[in-house]
Order: sequence, then C-alpha cells, then structure tokens
Amino acid sequence: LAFDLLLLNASLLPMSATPGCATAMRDGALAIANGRIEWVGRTDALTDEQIGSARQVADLRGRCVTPGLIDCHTHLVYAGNRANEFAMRLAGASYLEIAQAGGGIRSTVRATRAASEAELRDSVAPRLENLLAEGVTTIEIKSGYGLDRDTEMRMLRVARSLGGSIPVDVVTSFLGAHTVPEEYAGNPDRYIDFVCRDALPAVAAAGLADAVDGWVDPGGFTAEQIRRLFTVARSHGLRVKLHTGQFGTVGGPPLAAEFEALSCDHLEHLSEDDCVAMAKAGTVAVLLPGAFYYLRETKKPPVDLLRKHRVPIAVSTDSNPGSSPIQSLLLTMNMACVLFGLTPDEALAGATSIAARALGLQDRKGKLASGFDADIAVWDCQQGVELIYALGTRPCLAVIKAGRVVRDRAGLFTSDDAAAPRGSAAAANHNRAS
Ligand code: DI6
Ligand code: FE
Repeated sequence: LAFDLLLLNASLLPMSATPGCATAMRDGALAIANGRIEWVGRTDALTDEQIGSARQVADLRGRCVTPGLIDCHTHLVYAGNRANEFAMRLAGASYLEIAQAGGGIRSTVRATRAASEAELRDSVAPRLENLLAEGVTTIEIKSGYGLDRDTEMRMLRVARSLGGSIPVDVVTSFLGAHTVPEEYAGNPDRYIDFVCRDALPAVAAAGLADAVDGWVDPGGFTAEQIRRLFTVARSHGLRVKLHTGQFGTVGGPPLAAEFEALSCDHLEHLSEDDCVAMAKAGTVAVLLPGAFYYLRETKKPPVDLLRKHRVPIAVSTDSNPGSSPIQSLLLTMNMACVLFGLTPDEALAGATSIAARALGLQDRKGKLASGFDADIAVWDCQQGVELIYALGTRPCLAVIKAGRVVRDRAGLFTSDDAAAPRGSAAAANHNRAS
C-alpha cells in the first residue's frame, strides 16, 4: 500500500486520549492515503520501502502536528459591524441595554437583511481566512441575523457555499430563534410560531441546516418557547444545541439535555444539577471566553463542576460582530486558560476532539487516528502548550485538508520533492534539512 503523504519526525499531539495531549509523541510519523489518516506511529517503525514508496514525504524535524482546529460556534456570516456599540459599552452602556434600545443583534439584522448573497459571501471570506491561517479546518456557522425566512436561508446558503470554494468543512446551524425581530416586538410567542411553521420547515426542506440552535436566557427566549422549536427540529430529524446561561439561569441546560442536545454554549451561569443533566445526555459544554471578555463579565463558568461531572468541554470563538468580534481560535484558547482556568490540555482538546463532538463529528474529526479525516495542522513549536502560551505569533506553518497540502508558509512540503521520482522524496527532504 503506497501512502499519498507521509509526515516524519513530528511531535504528534493525537488528542486521542482525553486529557493527556500536552505531551507530544516524539519522533512521530503519520501516513495519509485517500484523504484519510492511514497510520499513526513512530518514525522508526516505518521501513525504508514504505518511506520510499510514498508519493510525498516531509521531514518535520520535531515540529508539532495536531488535528486541524475546529471552531464549533460562530456567527461568521453577517453584514456591517458594531464598533459603535463597543465604544458605547466602554462608556458604560450594557449589552442588554443596547439591545433593548434597538441595537445589538437587531442592528446586525438590519444590515444583513439589506445585503445580497454576493455581498455576504465577500465579507465572510476574509474572516474565514483569518481563522484558517491559524490551522482551523472545520467551522460551524450559524444563521440568526435574518430572522425572516429568506434572509435566514440566504445566510445558510452563503455558509454552505464557502465549503465548496475554500478548503474548510462548514457545518451550519439554523438560529432563527436568536432574538425577537423588530416586526414581532413584544410578541415572542408569535415569532416562535413563525419560526416553527414557516422558517424552520423551509430551511429543513432545503437541507440548509445541520442543526437547530436557540437562545434561552434573560433577554432571550424562555425554555418553553424553545421547547416548541426543539420539538419541530426533532420532527425534521435535526439535532439541537443551545445558547444559554450567558446572563442568568432560566432552565436552558435541562431543556437541552432532555432533547439530547449536541451542546450548550456560554454557561457562565450553570448549576450542579445542570452539569449532571448535561453529562447524562452527552451534551458538550462549549465555553466562549471571547464574549465574557468583551462584555467584561465577572461570573465565570463553573469549570470545576463540569470536570467533576465529566461534562466534555469545548472552546470556541463565538465570532460575531457584537459580543465577540474575534477571528482567532488560538487567542480564544489562551483566554479559556487565563480567564476560565482551563488547562492547556483541556483547551487543545476543546478546540479539536471535543469540538468535533460538539458538532457530532467525533468519529471523523478532531483526532490524529487511523480512519480519521486527514485534516492536520503543522506548528512552529515543539510542544502543544506553546500554541496557547504566546499571543500574536502566527505559529501555524502548514495545513493539510482532506489529505491535500493547502497551506505551506515555510515550504515544508515544497516540492522539488513532489517533482522528484518516487523513492527519492525522503532523501531529497533529508538533504534539505541538513
Ligand atoms: N450570544 C452571543 O454571544 C451571540 N448571540 C447570543 O445569543 C451574540 C450575537 C450578537 O451580539 O450579535
Ligand atoms: Fe453565539
């Protein structure tokens, strides 16, 4: 069996045991064939013949290799920005006050409704590029800035189309129940009727959503309103997830657990009973330290309780124009450690294997293991903790997506080797290394 691509002498962070990923496997090797990881082991376990017959070989000389990062909660498709609200909050206004005065999510809804599909696509591409430059290979993108049927569908079409033109897997969530739009002001139940009877069925029929999301919180919807939404989601065979516990406790996690939600997201306000229910349902806790940071919150998610009850913890940017205008998953992982007290191990797992689980992709993504998708990042460091320790260092050297080298900033895969006759690739690479 010939490999398409062989990585040699890497410090591998396979993420296959949780926790325990900070210690890299030294002198690791990884073989790729047909877009999948074929084999993971030690370089000295490979025969010369195996190395010689690989189509392409790269000697990574001790550099870290992780699964491609996964950003499992973003609102990346939107028009306009809310820099003015950032300034207002710095001057003392609160996020909920701004929202109640017609700003907040509704302000982005106005801009997004006015934007064409092409305009939305053009504005999201550079945001996505910023995430991908840091080794992200899978991203979840939500709707939720349309809040009418056509704009919600336009957002989801834009999100879906990105995966076709950019080397990234995009998973979509329908977030029609993000907030009550202006035209339904004061009538949240009537708006939920619309979402359940009109928007969600249309989205489901068009195959535009992989999951259904909502917001249960003070300032958002009630658990009873979202129960109606989740019931309709289930009737369409769609998994659910929930924004909840950002500003208070109003019954989000138990509802999510009842519907075996993929994840509950935010969770600064979370009780021990909530943790028990989530653990039992297999629901992932997605922590969003960017929103905590930007809104200058002080109440942190109860990480000790999540650990105690073995609720899997993921970390995500929540990238959005209001509460978390962040296009860096590495920065977010650093925040999860510095602000919330996650260990570097937990933050790495939270942006790989556990993030995959939050998207229902745990059998294919987020680990370096045989049979998994060959989505891989190569880093300019020797240990995983270095990815989290420093800020602003651009440590991602190369990205492999579905077995193909799609980014190679340091020429690790450049290819006098690829052009060389089979059998001499390893030798050529070793020569250059010396
Ligand atoms: N929580 C969030 O963090 C985003 N939505 C939500 O319910 C923020 C969305 C925004 O402010 O535009
Ligand atoms: Fe969010």
